[in-house]
Amino acid sequence: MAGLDTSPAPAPSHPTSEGPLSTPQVALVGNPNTGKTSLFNALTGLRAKTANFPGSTVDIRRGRLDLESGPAELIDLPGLYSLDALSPEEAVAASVLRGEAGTESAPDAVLVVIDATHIERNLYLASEVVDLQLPTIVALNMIDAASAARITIEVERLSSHLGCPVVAVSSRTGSGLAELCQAVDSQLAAVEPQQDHVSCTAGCTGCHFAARYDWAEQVATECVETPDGQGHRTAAIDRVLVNPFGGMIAFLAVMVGIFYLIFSLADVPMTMVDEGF
Ligand SMILES: Nc1nc2c(ncn2[C@@H]2O[C@H](COP(=O)(O)OP(=O)(O)OP(=O)(O)O)[C@@H](O)[C@H]2O)c(=O)[nH]1
Ligand SMILES: [Mg+2]
Repeated sequence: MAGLDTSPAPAPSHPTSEGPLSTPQVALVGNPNTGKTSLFNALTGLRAKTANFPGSTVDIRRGRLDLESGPAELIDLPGLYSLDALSPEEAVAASVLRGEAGTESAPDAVLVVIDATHIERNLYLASEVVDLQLPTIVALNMIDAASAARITIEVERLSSHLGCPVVAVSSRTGSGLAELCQAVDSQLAAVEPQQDHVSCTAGCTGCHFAARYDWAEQVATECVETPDGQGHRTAAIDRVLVNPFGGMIAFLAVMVGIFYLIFSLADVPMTMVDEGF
């Protein structure tokens, strides 16, 4: 499992894309703010900066991941929403995955980090990565937050939809990390190429963007159960606020509240000044 040693890795035992003697590379990829760097820190023992906002990682970071069969190199990448990258940071991550980053070849395995509390919106990128046909493992991170929100996830079912192993983990509590390392080890040792991602081929309607979104929605509906009330409540608030009429009323109410506060609070020091002179 995780080790604290960051010294150069000894000769690995995995066959890799660069031959049997080079250290296998495992890339951490996922939407922004899904906990990639937190997972990187938990698995390598390093202390890279994490933050509760998207875009906190803007460059590539590497650390040593000790697996049962030998050491591997874990690569933390900036977050991205899609492989059709727009920002320079996203482009860096996408090019590493495609093996187009300078002299580097594609990683030997990809660890896709999904936020367990927002599975549907994370599935678009996950399906794109799976389609790269690299050995892939999905880490369902923040499972502690999902449990606290009483979100139930059918991990096995999700795994069969994605066509790769899915492991529920929490980089905060450390749960599932040992299992995740075993899954990475097995994928690195696998001779068979990644299973084709059948869900986005036959039967897809519309362009491939729409097909992926349709697929993500269908998989999330099948595999994720949110408690009654919670999702509904925020959805109901969203519906009111994004409605042109409801949104305008809410906006005016907030502005009136602010003006009222400004004048009522300002009245206190103004009265004090008046009384002072
Ligand atoms: N509850 C909980 N929070 C987590 C977990 N992992 C990460 N977080 C929190 O999620 C936030 C984002 O974590 P990061 O590790 O910076 O996420 P990232 O994916 O590297 O973000 P970018 O580099 O911006 O793409 C931080 O506030 C973390 O503390 C987890 O397993 N459980
Ligand atoms: Mg990061």
